Amino acid sequence: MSEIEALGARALGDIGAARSPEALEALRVALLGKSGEVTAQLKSLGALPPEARREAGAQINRVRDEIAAALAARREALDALALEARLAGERIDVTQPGRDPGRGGLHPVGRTMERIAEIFGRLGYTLADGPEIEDDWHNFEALNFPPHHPARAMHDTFYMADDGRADEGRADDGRAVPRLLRTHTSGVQVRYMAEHAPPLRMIALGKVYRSDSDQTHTPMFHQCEGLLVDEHASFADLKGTLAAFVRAFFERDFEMRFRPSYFPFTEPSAEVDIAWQQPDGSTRWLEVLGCGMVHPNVLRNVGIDPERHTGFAFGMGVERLAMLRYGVDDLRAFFDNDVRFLRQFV
Ligand code: 2U9
Repeated sequence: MSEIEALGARALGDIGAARSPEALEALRVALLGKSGEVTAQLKSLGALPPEARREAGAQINRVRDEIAAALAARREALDALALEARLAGERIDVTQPGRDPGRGGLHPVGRTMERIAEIFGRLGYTLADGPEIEDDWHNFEALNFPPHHPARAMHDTFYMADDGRADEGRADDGRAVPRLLRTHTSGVQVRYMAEHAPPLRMIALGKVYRSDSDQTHTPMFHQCEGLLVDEHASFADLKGTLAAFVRAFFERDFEMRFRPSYFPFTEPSAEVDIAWQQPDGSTRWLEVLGCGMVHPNVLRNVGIDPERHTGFAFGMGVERLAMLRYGVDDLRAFFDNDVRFLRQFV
């Protein structure tokens, strides 16, 4: 076997054994490259006599062509293998069931607010909205709070920075008025009455803030307040309305009790208790809401003549109602946002 035939045989063996495009390329350079072995053979032809040169030249060219063909064939085979491996690696099973991302749900407090709004909606009440950052007039003054009522004190109400710059509002006469986080939603009723003439019935639902924090109080909680103003609205209408609400909300009939109470914005005022059946069979009076006839001063403050119109109003804590309805005994569970707790309401 001539030298070139031996080189050809070895080259074809190496090419067949190449495992990667990189190894194959290295072989191509080593054999057919500028300083490759086959190229060196071609270069050495010049030293041969003409007869021998033709014979050897033809042989080298044949071997070179064989090597080139083998390189091309091996490359094709390696490419096919690589494609097969990729397809196997990227295969997806389109028949597999989809992954469930898990559905969210309403927070129990939000769910309770929707329930309250729905019940009063059926009773003809419009849902109204207002700002959570209020001014002193809408939160206290219009509602007949005397100047030194404890609710107005710094330790009960969150006032905004009082540095005369960012957070102070201006009254119509240019006076600076303090801004605060509303302590009840009553400002919404004040605005509503300023814009709507009686007869009217509306509820306000939303967040309120008090500087108060213990097992049964959080600095933020949710309230629902309702208001009806008409020519002959009476305490009897109020009792009937609240009885209808309690019955619809709890889906049960309760014995109810109206206890005299005091609020600056209502006169007379009452707290409403329901007779709650205990697990041990005994009954306990549970306070569920407050109410009263709108104070004549409040009506006058929004331009309604208390000699012609009367109104009733009521207020309730949403978390408190949610706790009773769902049997939750710690108010803070609503704000921990532990999904194991929240999931129970979805
Ligand atoms: C206007 C006139 C009257 C709203 C009322 C209550 C009684 C009441 C409390 C219940 C539990 C607040 O969330 S709570 O702490 N509310 O007892 N609220 S009457 O009376 C109004 C409101 C606005 C213009």
